[in-house]
Amino acid sequence: HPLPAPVTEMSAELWNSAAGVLETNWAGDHMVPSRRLYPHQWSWDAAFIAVGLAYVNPTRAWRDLRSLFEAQWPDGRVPHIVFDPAMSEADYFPGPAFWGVPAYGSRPAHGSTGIVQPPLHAVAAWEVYRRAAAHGAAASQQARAELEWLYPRLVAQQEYLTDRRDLGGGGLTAIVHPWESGLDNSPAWDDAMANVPADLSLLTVYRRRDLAVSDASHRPTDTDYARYVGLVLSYRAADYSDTGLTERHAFAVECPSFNAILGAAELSLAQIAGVLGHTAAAGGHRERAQRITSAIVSRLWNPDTGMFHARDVHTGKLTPARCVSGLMPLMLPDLPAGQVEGVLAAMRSERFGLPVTSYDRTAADFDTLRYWRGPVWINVNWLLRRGLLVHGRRDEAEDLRAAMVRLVHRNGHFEYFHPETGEGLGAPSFSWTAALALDLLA
Ligand code: 9WN
Repeated sequence: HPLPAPVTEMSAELWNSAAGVLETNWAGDHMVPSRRLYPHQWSWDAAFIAVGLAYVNPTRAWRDLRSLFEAQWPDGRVPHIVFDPAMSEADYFPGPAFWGVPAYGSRPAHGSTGIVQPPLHAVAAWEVYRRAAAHGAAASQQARAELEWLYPRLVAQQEYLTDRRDLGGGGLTAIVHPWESGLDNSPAWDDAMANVPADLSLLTVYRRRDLAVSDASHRPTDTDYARYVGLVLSYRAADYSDTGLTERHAFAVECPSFNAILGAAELSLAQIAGVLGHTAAAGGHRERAQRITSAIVSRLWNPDTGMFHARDVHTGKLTPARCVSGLMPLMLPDLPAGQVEGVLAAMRSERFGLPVTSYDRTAADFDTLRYWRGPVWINVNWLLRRGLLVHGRRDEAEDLRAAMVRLVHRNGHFEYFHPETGEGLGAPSFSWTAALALDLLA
């Protein structure tokens, strides 16, 4: 499937290298984010990846989403990692034995984690469906059948998050582990994490695998990892039950990015319900999207910074950190004009730049290397571009698109990028960077 016109040398090169990454990272029935660092299937990665596969291999896009949802729990949660039984416990930490999750769904050999990631899959499924007609009649038929299969599962995912995980009681999902945000060591969690015990002796029992395959200065610290491990042990202790969780678990936070994606998912579900003929259900999804948008505005907006901030469920306080997650509600079409203007002003300010950084460039602890504490990530910029388009900012959306394409063309399909030099950081041949490059070129 060649790149649609107009084709320049640069765009053809990028298109081919991106398609090549997705070829290399295909593992038979799912895509890995990267061969060395992340050798299993990740939840929100699968959504970004499907958006790119929609152009070059829609059958694999559907297969990848199916593999993920075949591991869905009976309570509706979609695990953040589905483990590949062909890998060993030593290939990734924390592996399946550490999580100790009983095998659910129709893929009993595949263990999973007990936490979730942002529910972007309805958005992805709708994108793959929209592009199916370009691949012919058989692909359109397949797309409809796949939507039929996915729809009730996507709804169950939303219900789990909006019902079991509304720990703050205000209509938003609370994450109970930083990994659930997908923005692992973001400064957005610093305040809430300060109240999580950091037992460094845990790291003598459990060894970090990430440090064997990547640079320590680019990764979360040992103190972060001690807390990450402690939080898993705490959630695991009651078999990942959400009942009474706030009282017995040290970390519960309402993230603006996670909840913006939750709201965007309801709008894609409305589209999907529409094509499947569930007209009344479509209206319900639109109403839920509006309710989520209102709750984000009333609970997470800070008029002083003109941005959204993560809210700690235990203390009720908003974090002062200005992070990329605080811009993400721009994805929501019903966001009131005042909030749209605020987020746009923050994006245009020297705090974020183009493409936007993961954290405020002017903050004293801005870190050009360390993961979600400064570097540029393509996936969140891709979501922000959608937000610009939703609000009719076509020129700015185009500037952001061009900046992302330039960055990836010059530096490669890396996991993240140095905000000043553009150097590729983290894993090379990273699936979502490649997948989203395809969408940015198409
Ligand atoms: C933990 C796979 C995942 C992404 C996350 C990213 C990173 C894992 C890790 O990699 O997290 O889930 O080991 O650091 O932060 O967004 O889904 O690509």
